[in-house]
Amino acid sequence: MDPKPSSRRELLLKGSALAVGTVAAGGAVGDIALADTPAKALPSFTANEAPMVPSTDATVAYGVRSHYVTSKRLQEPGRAVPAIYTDFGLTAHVFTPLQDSYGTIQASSLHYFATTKGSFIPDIDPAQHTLTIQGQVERPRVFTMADLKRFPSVSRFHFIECSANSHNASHKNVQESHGATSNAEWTGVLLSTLLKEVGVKEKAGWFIAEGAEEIKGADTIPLAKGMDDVFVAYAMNGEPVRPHNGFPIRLVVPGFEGIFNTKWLRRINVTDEYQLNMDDFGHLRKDAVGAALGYTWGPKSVITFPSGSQKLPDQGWYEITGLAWSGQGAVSKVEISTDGGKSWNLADLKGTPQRMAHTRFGYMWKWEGGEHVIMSRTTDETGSIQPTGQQVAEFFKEAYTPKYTPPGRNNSIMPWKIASDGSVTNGLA
Ligand SMILES: Nc1nc2c(c(=O)[nH]1)N[C@H]1C(S)=C(S)[C@@H](COP(=O)(O)O)O[C@H]1N2
Ligand SMILES: [Mo]
Repeated sequence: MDPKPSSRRELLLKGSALAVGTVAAGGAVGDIALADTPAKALPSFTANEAPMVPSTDATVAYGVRSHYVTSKRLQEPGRAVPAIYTDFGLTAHVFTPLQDSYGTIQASSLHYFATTKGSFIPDIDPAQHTLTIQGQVERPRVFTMADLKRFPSVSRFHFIECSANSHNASHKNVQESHGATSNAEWTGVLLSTLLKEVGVKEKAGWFIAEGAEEIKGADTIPLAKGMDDVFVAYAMNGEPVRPHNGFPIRLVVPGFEGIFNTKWLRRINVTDEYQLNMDDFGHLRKDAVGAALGYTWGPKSVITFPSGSQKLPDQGWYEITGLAWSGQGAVSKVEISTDGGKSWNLADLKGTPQRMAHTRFGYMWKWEGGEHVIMSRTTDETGSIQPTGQQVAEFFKEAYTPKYTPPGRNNSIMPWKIASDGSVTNGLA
């Protein structure tokens, strides 16, 4: 049964009834009873005697979150932190706490980050930093940060997702299974604007973006993508890009695997031929066709509530919510199953889905106890539908087990299991 839209009115009715205290605990209006918990007596309000948040330079000048809010990024499960580098290791994959996220933007302080191509987070002085564009161009040029900011800017919402974001039966929660993707509002200058400045030669077909710290190799990207929607970002969520995410400039390559979004960008070399790519596992892809297969994320989604390690406190109504995205364009539809994929219901999309960006979805569901396997499935604007793990394995002609990790980007459906006591665990386990 789809509880929308009449139930929405009932929810509102129920809410206002509760506010004036006329509905008995557990009472129902229509077929929806949100109040499965006892109604509380109305408090009496006096002058605020709560302890105060100290107004120091630290809390006022830049701001702090409440000390009651403690969610944090975590090192990828199963990876040891090499002692040599205290900032999460030589190759860092640091996952964002998606289980605590709201809306579509990750706070910059919680945006996942990955260093695969280098070994440290460079501390770059923006006044000294430049971007060089050279190679198959008419007028090679060195741009300062000030130069870049004189061009017309774009501000766009995009997700970045590492190929290490590959869920399997071993993950306890959504941070471990899906925490290597985040969504932010990025501001910068289109690469096409800069390429027009330098004049691309006719035989050019590719470009290679290089970060300041890179020791393991850059990536070759088709020039057509560079002329389309790639941009050089200097800001993230309304302030300069953070050091871990590429300060002072990074490339944003919408929809492509994370590794192409070169951080600490210092050089773009326009070439007439494909050179090579490295993936997150250190493999070099020497041929252009193989590389092309590795570029774009397909449609993907995950339920963030209720998800692994969480617990439904009581029977009753809940909003099943999560994130959906696609590297191929905007999300057009998200469906939810509460019976292990036998039947599917349309979820609400919150706001207007942006292209190659996370979209929040929600679906009101009454848990009446019992065991359930819940899952979400995205369709994007190209008509691609998020596959099951089984389908991904078939595509790669490999055997499927719940521990299966595909050779490419894993965009398969993620099941969560709700036990009869309300506790939630990995549905692949
Ligand atoms: N220069 C440079 N750029 C880089 C990397 C790197 O190690 N060095 N890591 C890449 C990888 S593997 C990913 S998944 C994304 C992660 O972007 P984020 O750290 O902002 O989340 O950055 C990419 N850009
Ligand atoms: Mo990555």
